[in-house]
Amino acid sequence: MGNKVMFVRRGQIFVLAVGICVIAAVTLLFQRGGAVTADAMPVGERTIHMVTGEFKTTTKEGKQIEAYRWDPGTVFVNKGENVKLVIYGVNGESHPFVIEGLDITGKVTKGEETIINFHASNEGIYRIICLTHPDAASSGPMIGYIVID
Ligand SMILES: [Cu+2]
Repeated sequence: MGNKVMFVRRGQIFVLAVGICVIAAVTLLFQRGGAVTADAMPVGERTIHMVTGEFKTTTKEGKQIEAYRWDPGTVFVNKGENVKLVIYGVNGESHPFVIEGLDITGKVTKGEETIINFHASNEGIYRIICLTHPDAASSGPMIGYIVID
């Protein structure tokens, strides 16, 4: 009799344990499903405008000095977004450029818009570097930063 009671209790514990496992598994699956749904949700397109700018002045000695810049120098996008980067050439005749890590090359010409479309697949900081003005010695540094977060 006592054994039988024990057996029933063990059975109940077993049923309870199985029930908890099933609930945990269903919860996990549901959460995972939710995450997948979130990732699969359509992400918007982000349009960002930049210009090519120039700092220019004359020193007391009458020497003209200048430096070219991307402006704004840093732009932010969310991971997963489709980005449309529109760069308007204001100062400087032309700025051939590369965007490191994104395999993008192009050129910005005065008075024209250069449009760059890319998908922000991976988080990171990607530099847009003008090949004519990459450092201080070449009237730069004309380096901008695209932050994917
Ligand atoms: Cu340049």
